Amino acid sequence: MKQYIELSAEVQKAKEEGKAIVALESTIISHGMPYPQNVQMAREVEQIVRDNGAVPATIAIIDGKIKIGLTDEELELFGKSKDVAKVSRRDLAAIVATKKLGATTVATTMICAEMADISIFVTGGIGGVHRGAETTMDISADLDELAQTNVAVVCAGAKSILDLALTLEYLETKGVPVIGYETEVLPAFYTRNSEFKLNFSTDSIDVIAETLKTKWELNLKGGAVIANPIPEEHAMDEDYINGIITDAVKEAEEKGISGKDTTPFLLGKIKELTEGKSLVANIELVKHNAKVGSQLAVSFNNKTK
Ligand code: PSU
Ligand code: MN
Repeated sequence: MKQYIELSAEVQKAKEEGKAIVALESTIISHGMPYPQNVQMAREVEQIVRDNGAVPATIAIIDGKIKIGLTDEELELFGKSKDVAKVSRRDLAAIVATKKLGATTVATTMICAEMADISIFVTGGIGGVHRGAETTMDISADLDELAQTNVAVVCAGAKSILDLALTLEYLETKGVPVIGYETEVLPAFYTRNSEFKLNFSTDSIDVIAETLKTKWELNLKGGAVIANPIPEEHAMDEDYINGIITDAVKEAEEKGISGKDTTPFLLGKIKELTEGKSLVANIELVKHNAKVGSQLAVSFNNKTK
């Protein structure tokens, strides 16, 4: 397996020094946000990770290699290029074998992080069960990855482009812990609240780190969702954003958008309908996740090294 994996100099050094490392995904850069905001977000997030005592490892596929940690030029490439595949579990081998440029989704970033022995991963939001999945069967591969791969994902919950009730049901069936950090309910990405109460919440990063350590020492395979609400000052008005999401979902249906194109289409549409306000919220919540996720990575690293 090692022949396919390439650590950046910064990540290699962090490994040698036993420092905490935080995995970051690249689909959020290539397919989740427009240029140049995407590259600026990626750089700022990496800096936040460093400022909080950990080392960032943005993951992507380049020229037949799984890169764990990107250079600044590579971040720019993934933000700018129109020729980047969105790589989920099913696509990974083909994109590596054919030496294409690939941006990793939450699912694939988890796979690659585990290969590189990185346990904590920060992103914006996870994929989930889409609205209407009872007929389309559109359920993100992120959920099955969370069931089988030992990486914790720090995110701001899931967007209500998804069916949050079904997403939580699915995670429960698959045995994936959803841990609320400073929240009793599942946050809904652009907003702090939803009607869904979580069954484990804590205000302590140390307790989350201890829980992850215990889970994996018990050989309970699979990841965990660490649900970290968007900061109050950046949260969007619930009725406003939910109205927009409903319109965006309707347009996706009318246009017959399906499969891997659905999530990028909806994100772009929501940005357009909010005149960019959703993008600002999205960037702020990722930055907050980077701070919390780095603190978690440091705490977890101190317990396990
Ligand atoms: N949610 C976001 N931004 C994103 C994604 C989700 O707010 O960029 C990306 C992540 O990479 C996630 C993927 O893994 O979309 C889910 O895609 P799908 O629904 O096709 O599984
Ligand atoms: Mn899907």
